[in-house]
Amino acid sequence: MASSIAFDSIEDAHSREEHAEAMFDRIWPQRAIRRVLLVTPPDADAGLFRFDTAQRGRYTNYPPYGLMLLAQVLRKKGIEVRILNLNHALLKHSHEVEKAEDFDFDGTWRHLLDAEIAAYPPDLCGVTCMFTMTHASLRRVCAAIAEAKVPTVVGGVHVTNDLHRILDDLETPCAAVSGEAEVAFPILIDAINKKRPSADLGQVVLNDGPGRHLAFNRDLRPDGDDLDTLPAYDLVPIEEYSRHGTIGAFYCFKPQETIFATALSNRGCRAMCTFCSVRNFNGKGVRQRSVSSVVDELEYLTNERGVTHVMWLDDDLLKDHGRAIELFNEMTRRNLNLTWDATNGVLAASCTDEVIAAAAASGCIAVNIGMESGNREILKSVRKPGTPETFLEAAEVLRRYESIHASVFLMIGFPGETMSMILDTINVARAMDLDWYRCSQLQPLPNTPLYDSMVAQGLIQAVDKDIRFNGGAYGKQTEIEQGLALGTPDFEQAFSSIPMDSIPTGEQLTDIWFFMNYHLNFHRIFHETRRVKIEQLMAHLRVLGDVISPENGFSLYFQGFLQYRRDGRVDPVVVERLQRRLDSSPYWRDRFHAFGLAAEDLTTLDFRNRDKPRILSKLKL
Ligand code: B12
Ligand code: SF4
Repeated sequence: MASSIAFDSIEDAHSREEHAEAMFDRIWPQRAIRRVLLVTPPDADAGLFRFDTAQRGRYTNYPPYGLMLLAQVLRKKGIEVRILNLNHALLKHSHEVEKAEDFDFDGTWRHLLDAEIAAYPPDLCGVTCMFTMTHASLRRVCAAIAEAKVPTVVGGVHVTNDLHRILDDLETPCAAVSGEAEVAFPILIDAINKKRPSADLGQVVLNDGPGRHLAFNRDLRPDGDDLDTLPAYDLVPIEEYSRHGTIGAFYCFKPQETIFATALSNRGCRAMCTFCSVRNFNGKGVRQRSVSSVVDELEYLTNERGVTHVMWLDDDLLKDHGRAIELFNEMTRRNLNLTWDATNGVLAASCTDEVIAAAAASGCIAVNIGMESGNREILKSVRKPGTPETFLEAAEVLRRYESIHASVFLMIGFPGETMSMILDTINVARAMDLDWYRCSQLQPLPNTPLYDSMVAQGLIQAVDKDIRFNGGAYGKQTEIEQGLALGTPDFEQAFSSIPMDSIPTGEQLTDIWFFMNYHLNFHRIFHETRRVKIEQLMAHLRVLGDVISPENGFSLYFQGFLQYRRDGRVDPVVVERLQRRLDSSPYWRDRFHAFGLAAEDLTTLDFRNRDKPRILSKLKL
């Protein structure tokens, strides 16, 4: 990257601006951008995409919220805008064809993109990219646009994380915009159209060839009225999205035909956890959108588009308790026919009785709480706001609101985290006694303090291309459960031999993850007696067994158990499915043995291992 730094360091602002003007003259001799096409690439590439998973509706399918915001601000400037979401188009197409052989991943998106460019045709394409996993797909889409001779600008979280390297790797885009771009992107277009001097540019790097990058670093993050932009919903068939994929983590609690949407009320987060990229992306603190503008958006979605459930995209939805209560009360006052969830997580310290009461009244059906660890030392070292006491207090409040399904984010594998520290997490989580725990293994994200310090200490190597995350439909854990990748062969032996004062290896962390998932989520079900919670768990396990992970033996076993608890009998189809799963999978047979479970339990109705799972006798929990 040395060459780009040299070019970047043109200290003389005047010559940088002159250079920008020359570049604009060369790329757009007319200096007139009238039509913009905004594009979302497919989330993954053909190699990772599984047709059957898409047909089950398992892949996520989010409306392109960021692009809808950009479309709106560009239209205010008189620019015509269209949005082409190739990810959605592919998922939709997977429901239109019957067989995997008839589904052509690359051919489909390529045809749609070429056709749209030919029919429109745009003066500029804006391509978004949120995840490193999408990098290869971004590169292909940019190359296809370049073949059609349309100049491209890229933006989004992934692009922001490593702007110069990404521009060098992609080669074709003429610019990258970093961070939130509602102000920066229209200024770039104004500058190209000679309506503003290039001195006004900010958050932009112009790409004049490999390593020849011109950076304009002015901070143009939106604030105040800029945050009240209503996304250009008219450009997106929002009604179709939840039909072809999932939005949020709690769709299991809504009827299948529910129309979902997302909404964003705050930017940024008050905390600064070292593993999180929010502060680097959104800056310090929280910028709030006006309550009336947020509720106007929700009202439009429910009244005009038939949306009945919304997932908040916020990183710190409950920042400022007064505002959060005002927001929820206004939703209640306007009597919106709407439920909502906070998949992205809320801070435990904000789960006070007053806030949660207002949330429940306004339609909240589920929240995730960010906890990560139950060990004080770890919490302090990663700067996670909260202590075991804060988490226990939040849990006490949430347990009082049974209609809200409360789950908790946990993470293992922090630097220096020993097995006994992980057991602290398990014990605090157990004492919280909430509805579900979403455990994950630490995967340091570029553009975070933790990543930088782990690279500096030699604990990890800096990544130079795409990272594939462990979680989610494209993640590695899903592959293990499907039997596409190997798990530890003798789980019980492997797990119970990890010394308490040792720092577990990557492989051991996978076993610990598995243990936590069983122990905190599934085993707990044996003791659940509340009717509302039994229904919630049944809905959750039904989706886990039918959509997310049909291969997961635990979800089948506990679906059966919950049927027994609710109806006094178990559906023989569930028993049969479980038996087939165990017969065909050494992986699941080994795990069932380790936890003392068997398919026969569902026919004998003798749940022998209900009080203490076999494997726990070896641990002092
Ligand atoms: C919704 C969401 C998801 C959804 C998917 C969203 C989607 N496809 O649209 C799901 C659930 C799938 C998801 C999954 C994950 N997510 Co996520 N997610 C979010 C979340 C909460 C909201 C995104 C959003 O819509 N923001 C609002 C819009 C307005 O912002 P935006 O899209 O970034 O757009 C703005 C700018 O980026 C820019 N821009 C965007 N595109 C373009 C294009 C051009 C041309 C220009 C000029 C500008 C521009 O302008 C827009 C307006 O300001 C963010 C956090 C956040 N609040 O942003 C995390 C976030 C993006 N996710 C994150 C993470 C870590 C994950 C997971 C790894 C979590 C996990 N452990 O499994 C997985 C990864 C999945 C994978 N595929 O690899 C991280 C960052 C990841 C990274 N690349 O470094 C974030 C930032 C959260 C965090 N706490 O750190 N996520
Ligand atoms: S509380 Fe959540 S969003 Fe905020 S910095 Fe920590 S991990 Fe990121």
